[in-house]
Amino acid sequence: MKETWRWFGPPDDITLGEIAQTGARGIVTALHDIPYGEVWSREAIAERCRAIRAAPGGLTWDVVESLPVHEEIKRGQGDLAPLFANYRQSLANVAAEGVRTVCYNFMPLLDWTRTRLDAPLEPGGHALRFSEVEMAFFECHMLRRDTGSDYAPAVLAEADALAEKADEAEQHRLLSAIMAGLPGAYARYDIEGLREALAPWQGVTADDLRAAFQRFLDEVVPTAEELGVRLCVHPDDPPRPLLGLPRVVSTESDIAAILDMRPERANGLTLCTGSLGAHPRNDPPAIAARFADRIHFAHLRNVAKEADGSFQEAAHLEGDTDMPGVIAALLDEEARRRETGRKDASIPFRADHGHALLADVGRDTHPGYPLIGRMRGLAELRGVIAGLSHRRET
Ligand code: CS2
Ligand code: MN
Repeated sequence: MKETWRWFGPPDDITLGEIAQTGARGIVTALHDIPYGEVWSREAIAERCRAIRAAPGGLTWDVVESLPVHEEIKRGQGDLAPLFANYRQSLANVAAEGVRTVCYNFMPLLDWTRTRLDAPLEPGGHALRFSEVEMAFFECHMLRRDTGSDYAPAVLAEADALAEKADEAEQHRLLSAIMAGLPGAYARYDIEGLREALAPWQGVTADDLRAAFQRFLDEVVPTAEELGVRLCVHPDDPPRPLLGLPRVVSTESDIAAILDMRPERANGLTLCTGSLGAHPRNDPPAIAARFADRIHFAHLRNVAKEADGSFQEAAHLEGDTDMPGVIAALLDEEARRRETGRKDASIPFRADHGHALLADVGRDTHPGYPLIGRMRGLAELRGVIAGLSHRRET
């Protein structure tokens, strides 16, 4: 398995020099400043490759995360031909510069969503957290969406109680936490802006979203296959509908349906154990084993689930996901790939998120992406991989 590290490009407070010291050698990045839907030019990609290669430690750009899918494609409305053509062109351009693994997601409007970015950890440091009650409060009281039966009655009652005491500062904190997961610099909303952004999604069902997904795959997968590019969809985080927006990459059967939409290997999966693991019925090691030959990239992260649907990001080897079980499934797959001479025998993975620990606290890094916490995660995962690999060889 190839160790990679997500770098948010030159504005990232964490430098390539620091990344090299973690031991990771593969860089995961994106051209975050290019608006969604526009072509990533060859020159801009080449420049990013040069910056990565110029750093110490022999780093290479291994994975694009993400090549974003425009909202209109997800909504499946309007004349989408130019957007599909641009997506294909960007794929051709990244392939021409030697980057062949491309992650994306198909979540409407939002990306990963949390309600707290600094949930305190007992020994110090902090973690990202999703509280079902805070989300219900946000949805029902701040956004004033009629959520019907999206929440359990007990959760709604607690959300009502929270509404009694949440002052303006608390509401602001919650909105900022929820917006923090939006990628890139473009989509940051206040409550009014969020209402407006949600409006065109009114009435769009999970079946509509699936139909739009099928169309997207039909338009881009044959080109990706020809270019030798491995597309890999990132699961929904959290794996359930939010704010009335449908989500269709949440469960094992969702993934099976998407991988069946196109048989080409270029139609693949980013195995994100943290996203999938937050669902009460997903079993990440079983999912890893079932879809192993289509996993092109792995995000390894753990969550501790709570009875009401809340969860908190846990240290990589703690929490509810059997991480050694997931890694064993990936190592089995790599062995199979080596036997059949597949070129992609080494699966790139990264520690996806980490706790903010020690000198991370107070440093201006992306929420969930501190240096030391992720390095702890990577080191723990590296240990599991080394231990399991050794056992196989002896
Ligand atoms: C990432 C996702 O930060 C994260 O949790 O795993 O934001 C991921 O980059 C996107 O969903 C992929 O498009
Ligand atoms: Mn992830």
